[in-house]
Amino acid sequence: AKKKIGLLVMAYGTPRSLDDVEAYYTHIRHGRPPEQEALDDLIDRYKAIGGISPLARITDEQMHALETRLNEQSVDKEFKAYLGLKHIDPFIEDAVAQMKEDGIEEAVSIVLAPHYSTFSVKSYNGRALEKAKEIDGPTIYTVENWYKEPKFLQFWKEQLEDVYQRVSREHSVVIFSAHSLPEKILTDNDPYVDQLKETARLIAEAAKVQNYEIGWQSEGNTADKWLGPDVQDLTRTLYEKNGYETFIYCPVGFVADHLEVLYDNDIECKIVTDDLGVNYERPDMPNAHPLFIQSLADAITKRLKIDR
Ligand code: FEC
Repeated sequence: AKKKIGLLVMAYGTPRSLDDVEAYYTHIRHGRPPEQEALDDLIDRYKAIGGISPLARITDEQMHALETRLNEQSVDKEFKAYLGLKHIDPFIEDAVAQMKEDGIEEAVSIVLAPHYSTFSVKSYNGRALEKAKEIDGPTIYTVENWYKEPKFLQFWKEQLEDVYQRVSREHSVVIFSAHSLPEKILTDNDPYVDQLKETARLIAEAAKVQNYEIGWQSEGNTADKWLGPDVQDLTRTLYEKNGYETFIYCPVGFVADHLEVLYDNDIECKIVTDDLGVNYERPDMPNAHPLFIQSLADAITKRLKIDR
């Protein structure tokens, strides 16, 4: 029989309805309830993208597609997927407990975010490992990053090549971005910034991008100083400096259509490009695209070859 392997797929999570927003936001804020004004502001942003984020549906699709792909290609293992979310149920800990209940002894975990940071991948994997230790649960092999997976880079290369069918390379600029983080991560030798830069360089080379920049987006509502430049400010600066006709936003630190892309790029950046009278382009996100799913399957297959 094939060896059963738990496939722990971890993602950010999103409120299922507007009624869930307060609890979700409180969890993101480490248990501190948001001020009414901040809560209303967040609810308004969800309303602006159609009332609720498509993220929950897309995360499910990604997970099922990944499980299917891994099972199609494996001769000796049977993968069983478990969803573990950071900020809403089913939480990461629930998924680990469920694996144990199902008799899973070995598991591999992957976070649906390409770059490693203490704020993201480390905290997801840390929670999973801690829970496993606490309940004497499965051994979990963690994937720490997968931004250099060839098929992931190829996905974005192809997206850009599509855009360049319509848009001049010379008169456009690509803004590669990821979620901003408090600048204090830099003091811990966090690789996050370098990993985004490398992602941008590799995609730009592959797609023969003439002009590109790195930007940060979706920064939190806290007193910290956050990594910049912010993508909106960057758009203005680049326009003033170089007069580009088209701005192509590639939020490569994210993998799905969700609030941070549908609002922060498609509404907020678009306000700026409209104001400047230039074109806005935002290629489709990976979602459950076969190339993207294959890149995750490849990262997992490689990880399982190391320890097992
Ligand atoms: O519902 C949706 O469609 C949106 C989902 C969503 C994703 C996402 C990804 C990342 N975040 C990261 C870090 C932070 C830090 C703070 C923070 C705050 C928020 C808020 C919402 C939110 N994030 Fe998020 N993030 C998503 C949603 N995030 C809502 C709260 C309102 C706001 O500030 O805008 C600041 C927390 C604090 O106050 O201390 C830090 C990182 C990612 C990308 C990696 C990943 O997906 O895990 C990093 C999707």
